Amino acid sequence: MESEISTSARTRLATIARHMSPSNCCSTSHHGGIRIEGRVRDALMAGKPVVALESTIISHGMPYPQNFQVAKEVESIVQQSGVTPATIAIIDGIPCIGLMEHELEKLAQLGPQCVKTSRRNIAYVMAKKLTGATTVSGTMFLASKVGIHVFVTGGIGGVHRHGETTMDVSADLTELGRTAVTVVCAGVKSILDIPRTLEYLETQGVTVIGYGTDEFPAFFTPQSGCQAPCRADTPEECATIIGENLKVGLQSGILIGVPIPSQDAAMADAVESAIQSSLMETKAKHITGAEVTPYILMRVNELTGGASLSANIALIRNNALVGSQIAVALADKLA
Ligand code: PSU
Ligand code: MN
Repeated sequence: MESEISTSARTRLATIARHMSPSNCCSTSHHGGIRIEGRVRDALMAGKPVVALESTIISHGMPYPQNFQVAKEVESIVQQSGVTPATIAIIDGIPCIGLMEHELEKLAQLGPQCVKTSRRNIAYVMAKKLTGATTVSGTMFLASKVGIHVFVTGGIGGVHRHGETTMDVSADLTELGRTAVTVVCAGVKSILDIPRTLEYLETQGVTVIGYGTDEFPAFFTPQSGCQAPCRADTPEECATIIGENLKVGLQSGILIGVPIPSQDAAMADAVESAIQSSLMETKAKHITGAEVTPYILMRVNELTGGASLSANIALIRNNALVGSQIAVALADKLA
């Protein structure tokens, strides 16, 4: 069984290697129109652990300059865990796996002027040579193209409240259904309809795991009132599940919900009431579609005097740590 995993890992690495120009050894290279930073490419080819990071969280999820600081800090947490970080974005039309510091800063400064890029507009952003910050769905797609199995973020999109009539269901959920990447997150915000989000993930065939908990976490709080369908308590357990997913070739994703550390969840009540007020504002102001999530994130931060931002940053740090441990355990398994 172990050797079947190794074979698939070797095939993947060989495929990537074939697409890489030997003249680009030790520097950035290109693979099917995708730019892979040298350190990321070297790690992938050596079968060393790599963690993908998204960029919408930087451009649309947090204000400048905290977003730039957090982006760098998360990369360094991953690095200190012995894992190569690969922040993913589209820079001037080129999908990039791993960014230079000045590119991270550009995304952070541009903020919402970057194009929020999910699967639906990857080709458009490339064709128009735009700069796109990739969402969970866009990042998963690009990560899978280069053989990255683990991706860390804060929270994912879901079924919006009243989604049964608006049909506002995040493309993150369908991507999880069709792309074999594991997303490590703090669950789904209560701005969304959490029970329907879990139903939809079931329909999509996504393996949903509570990390050290029986409950699916709700981003700012460890509790959502919803059972997580599966539970894993250690990075090794998660890595075993990921290994089986790859081995049997499910070609669908895994969602690991890591509860926010309890000391950081203290402001939960204030955050919850801010969520309620900003939800009402989106209705009054007729804010819809892709603009809903960024608007609510911004308003909740204003209304809580920055407390939601601190909690957000704390949970991303924690996810980076857990995700890196999972990536290390997985690399051992695939070796
Ligand atoms: N949830 C958060 N923070 C975020 C996002 C979601 O708590 O930054 C971002 C992610 O990039 C996610 C995207 O993939 O919003 C989902 O947007 P939508 O609901 O439009 O699909
Ligand atoms: Mn939407």
